[in-house]
Amino acid sequence: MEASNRNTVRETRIENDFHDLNNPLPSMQQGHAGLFGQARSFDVEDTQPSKRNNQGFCNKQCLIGLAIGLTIGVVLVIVIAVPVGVVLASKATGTQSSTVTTSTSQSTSRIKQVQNCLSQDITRQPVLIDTDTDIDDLWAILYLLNVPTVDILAITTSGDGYSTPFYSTSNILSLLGLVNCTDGVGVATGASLSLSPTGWIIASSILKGIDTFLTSPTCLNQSTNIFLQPSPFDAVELIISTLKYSQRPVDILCLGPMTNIAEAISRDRSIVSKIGTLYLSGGQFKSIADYPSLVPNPSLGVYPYSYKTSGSSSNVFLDVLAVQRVDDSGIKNLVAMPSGVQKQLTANLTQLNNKIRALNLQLSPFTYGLISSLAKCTNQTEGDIFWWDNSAAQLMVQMQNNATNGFCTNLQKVQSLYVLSADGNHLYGQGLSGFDQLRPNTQGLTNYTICTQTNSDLFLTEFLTTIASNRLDSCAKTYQNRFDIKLQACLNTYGYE
Ligand SMILES: [Ca+2]
Repeated sequence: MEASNRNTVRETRIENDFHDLNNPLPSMQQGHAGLFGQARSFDVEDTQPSKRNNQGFCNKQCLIGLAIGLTIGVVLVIVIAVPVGVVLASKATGTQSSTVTTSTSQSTSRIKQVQNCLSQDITRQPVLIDTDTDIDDLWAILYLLNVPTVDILAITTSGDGYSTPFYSTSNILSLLGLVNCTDGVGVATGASLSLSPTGWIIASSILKGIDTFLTSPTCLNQSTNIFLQPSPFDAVELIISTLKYSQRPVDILCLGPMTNIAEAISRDRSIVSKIGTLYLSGGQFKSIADYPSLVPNPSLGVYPYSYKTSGSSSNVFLDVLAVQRVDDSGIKNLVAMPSGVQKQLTANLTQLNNKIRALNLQLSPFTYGLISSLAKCTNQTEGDIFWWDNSAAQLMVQMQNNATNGFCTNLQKVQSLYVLSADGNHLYGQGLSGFDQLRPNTQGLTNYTICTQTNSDLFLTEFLTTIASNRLDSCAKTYQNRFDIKLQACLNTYGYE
């Protein structure tokens, strides 16, 4: 529209020009017309008669004059316009920089407002638990609920490990209800599919025993609180928001496949700097010198796998790609309670009963059943059961408190990677370490601190004493003050990003 109006004005002026030529005016008016014509000449170049008429009359002196004028003009442009341009450009850059600074400071200020609104208890170590809701996960959670130095901000679940997706959140809520921790800890549902499905399926007979462990009449036969609700956040969303708005760096305890954590990091990499230490239950850190061969042999493996490769860690094998992403994300501190070392801690019922008696502990029938019935309820032999995930939880507490008398009697620093090559077949999912001597130029290695030696007596004493205390420190919050519920309210007040 604007261009069209301009054309109309221009056409009108051209018409006037021809009208003037055809109708000579009195001298005063001619003079006026000449001024008008000069002014018009800048607007209507194509119709300016003076230039056309004068072109053929510019002699040598005229051309020299024009050249001098042009040179002076160019020099003036350089002398005046360039510095002005530099100043303007500098001002523009300064404005952009100022805008970015303002935006960053507004964002920082908003995060502070949300943090103040949350009024987190920063005297205790904030912890996020990510779990696949196997029975040993319930042991670990029960233990941590009673550790006074830990503040469990939330529990997130994955359904691609040792429980079906349908039961993964439901059974955590049931446990919380059964131990009277109904309000203080939010439970958010996460991934139900591995990022790197291998085709290996956990035996349904075992999963069934785990899924119905709490309620089955042939197992613990408990009546659960069916009115407990999961968190309004999903697992990945809650991991991101918890890390973002916690005043202190948060430790993550991963008790299942790392799918949720890998997804959270992929979605918002800024959270990596807010992770204090990530503790993994499981992992395999076998020296490459101990493998008979690392030469791929395609004839040995069948993909997709109908079995877990021998010796590999379940939590890793179930989602090797998730572990690789987390390992290589830049998290400063990674600690593992390797699956091989967990096998030093047999869940021996005789030892368990003797220890309870020696410590003169009073465990509720539910608590005792919870920690002693796994073999019976899943048709396994007692020798197949170990203190898997609760040993990772205890290692976390030992390291958080720099305890010198903990059950883990030796820590070792290693560099590791996991074989992801589909051509690796039998080596797929195997965890390798010991590269410094044999393959010194291997890239992408991850620094881990691992526990290599344990004292089962110290372990059991700490575990049983803690769960018998029934302190439930992390449960002592009202529903409205629960971290995820309050976080949602604070974000509603101060805005989402
Ligand atoms: Ca687990």
